[in-house]
Amino acid sequence: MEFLMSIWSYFATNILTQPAYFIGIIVLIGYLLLRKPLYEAFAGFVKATVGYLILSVGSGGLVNNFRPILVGLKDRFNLDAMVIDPYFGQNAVTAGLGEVFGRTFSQVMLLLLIAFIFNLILVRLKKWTKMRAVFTTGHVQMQQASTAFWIMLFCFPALGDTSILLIMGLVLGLYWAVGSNLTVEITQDLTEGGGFAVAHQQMFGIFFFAKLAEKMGGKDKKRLEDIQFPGFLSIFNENMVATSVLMLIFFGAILVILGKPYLVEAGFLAADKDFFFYILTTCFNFAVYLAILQLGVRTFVTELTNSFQGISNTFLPGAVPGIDCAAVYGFGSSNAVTIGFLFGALGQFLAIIVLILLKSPTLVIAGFVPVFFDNATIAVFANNRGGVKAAMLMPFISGLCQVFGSAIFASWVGLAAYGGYLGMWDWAVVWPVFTVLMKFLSYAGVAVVVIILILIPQLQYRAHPDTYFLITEDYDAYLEKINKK
Ligand code: ASC
Repeated sequence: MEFLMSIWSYFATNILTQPAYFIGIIVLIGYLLLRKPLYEAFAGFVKATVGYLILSVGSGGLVNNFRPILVGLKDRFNLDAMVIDPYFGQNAVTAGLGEVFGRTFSQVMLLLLIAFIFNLILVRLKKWTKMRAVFTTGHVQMQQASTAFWIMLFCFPALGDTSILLIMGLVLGLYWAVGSNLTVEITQDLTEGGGFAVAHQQMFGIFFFAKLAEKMGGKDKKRLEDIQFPGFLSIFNENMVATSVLMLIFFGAILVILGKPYLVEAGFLAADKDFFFYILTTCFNFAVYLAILQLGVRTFVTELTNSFQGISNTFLPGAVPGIDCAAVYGFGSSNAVTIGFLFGALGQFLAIIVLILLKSPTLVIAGFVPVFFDNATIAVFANNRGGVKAAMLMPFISGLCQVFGSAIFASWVGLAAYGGYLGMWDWAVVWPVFTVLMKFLSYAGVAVVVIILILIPQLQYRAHPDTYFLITEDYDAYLEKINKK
């Protein structure tokens, strides 16, 4: 048993929770199952892993680049509060788990495994479950497993380890399977049959906002990529320029307010460096990291979708991999990413001001990951379904939800006291609803949540039974069929 546990913990630490290697290995297995020559399978493994590592450089760079601003606002204006960000959220769970519930973090890994296996089984049984996507985004799964574990203990503090892991594994595994399945149609449409779904922290969010955007716009509405900006504004047609200029205005202003003396004192800027060029470089670096991120995405997505066919042909026929939300940034309008971020930030900042004015006991500090990755993703889909206005409005609403939802929820469950909460859309809106049901209705609440989750793909299937599986099995045939209608 000891021996098995150590193998499992080695696998979990080095592969399962390291998406680069996890995806690399999926690609390797996929190519082998497709009976590609060994050297091709190896090349695929390398490309997928390196591509993912490139993506991590991009997203890590974005997060780090944002740090002086976050830390600065906290230090200078004494805004000491809870940061809504998955990494802060995970730290908060780690910090409080022993103190509040007397449990250890290693159980979170077991929860992850149980939920993941459950996701696989649900997809294997897709004839009945109608679930078509496997959640493969490991670092996100770890963050969610941590928060989910906390939520479960909050609802059932007296429950023993095994029962809590099984119940939560069921709910979390269902959430992964149902959530990523919800994004199948809109992602296939956006990527023109890219062969993947989104497996991240705003899956219900993008589905909800995509549907809302459709109501607003319809397919003939102007999209961001159709806009030819007049005269000098046409520089915004170029994503790199648009990002740089917007960041310069937005963050440049905050950096000026923070001031050189503070930035030097806090160690972000060397005393002999020029302030103006520091600001310029910091703001331009957002465009740099975004470009890196997109290169990484293009590299690994191609490999993953080609090779996943091998896996799905063999074990999970007709299934698609659910992957990181950043994978969609290479599709649709690249300006949607910046627009989503900007309007999401406006929504979040407005909500934070309201919290301050209302003298809320929990003050929220915006973290980069929810502001950027949630809202950019929502904007990419909203633009694709409903056009320019939707691409602005939806992220703005999402920003409000993220802050208000997280503030209320994290205070209630006691995570705010540990300085962080996951904060992404589904965890600020959908999981609080689940939690209310489970906390007040107890086991009946768990049953209600499970039934709701099981019903969602059934309803999706009912709406389009003739094309429901075709869209992942054969996209061209799917297109032909809907064009005929
Ligand atoms: C998250 C998280 C990240 C980012 C990344 C986006 O939720 O933890 O590091 O989003 O996955 O590409």
